[in-house]
Amino acid sequence: MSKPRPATTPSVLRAVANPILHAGMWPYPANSIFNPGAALLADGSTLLLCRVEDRAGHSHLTAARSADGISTWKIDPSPTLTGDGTPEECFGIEDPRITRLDDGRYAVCFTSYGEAGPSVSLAMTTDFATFDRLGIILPPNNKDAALFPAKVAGRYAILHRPSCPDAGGGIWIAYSDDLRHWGDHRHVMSARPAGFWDSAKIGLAGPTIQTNDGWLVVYHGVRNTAAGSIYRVGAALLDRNDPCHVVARGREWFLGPATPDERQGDVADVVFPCGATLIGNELRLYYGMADTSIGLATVSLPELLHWLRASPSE
Ligand code: BMA
Repeated sequence: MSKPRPATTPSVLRAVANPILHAGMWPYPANSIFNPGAALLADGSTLLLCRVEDRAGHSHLTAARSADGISTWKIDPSPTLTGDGTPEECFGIEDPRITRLDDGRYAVCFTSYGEAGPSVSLAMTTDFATFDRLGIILPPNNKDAALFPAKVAGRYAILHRPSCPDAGGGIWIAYSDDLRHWGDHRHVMSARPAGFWDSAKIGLAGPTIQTNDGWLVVYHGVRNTAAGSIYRVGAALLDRNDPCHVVARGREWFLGPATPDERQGDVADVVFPCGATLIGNELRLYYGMADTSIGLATVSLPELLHWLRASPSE
């Protein structure tokens, strides 16, 4: 009889081509390209909705498409989605997270950044050319949101990260019948106590992924150090029937800044995924590198789940 595999922290494999997208490849002037949402399209190609920061310091979103999800990107010649001109988006829009719903529509949650702070907005699309903008669905201070890919007990569900000055940033869940009005708010998970890699704040990386073990949540965690913040990536599993319950949470991070492009840039020591695609058992994480360019790292989904199954719920 073969021995059960030990549940070690899953290993990641970075693309040799990293950074796979950067400002030097952009068809128009840009300061930095980072924190992309990701979607697998019907023809098997990959679409990244990239955060593009201009030299004013404001961001918009631009689509890049690739047949293999690694190379030969076709980038929209001009911004795909921009701030709508309202005071709530006067500093731009950031950090899209794309969920493919089972009716075929893509739900894009993004941060609207205005004078009153960051809030969560939602836009629906089928082609990433035209968007039905539903506006702000969760007011400031709130960000790091993504819809679940399937309804939970008959309702749409969203994970998001309201900020509380006294309690730091934790992940919450809310439900809706119509995508516009959200309620039944529950707290899901908090930043860990001081001393952990995810002690300063946490936030969703990409949308939850439905697995036989429950809803897989890949999240970023921040640690504040004397030299600044370090953004790393870990994972947790939520109960499949009642996702406000955490059934497992990895004690360690599995992706952290290590290469020169991740350690140096506009903001040092940041890996920040906003989306992933699942190709067979390979989870492809697309992430911002030091708020400057985009990298790709893959992790085995069975390995990730094996590790989480052996992790306590805390
Ligand atoms: C977070 C977000 C991200 C950014 C990260 C590191 O709070 O603003 O967009 O990548 O900080 O600067």
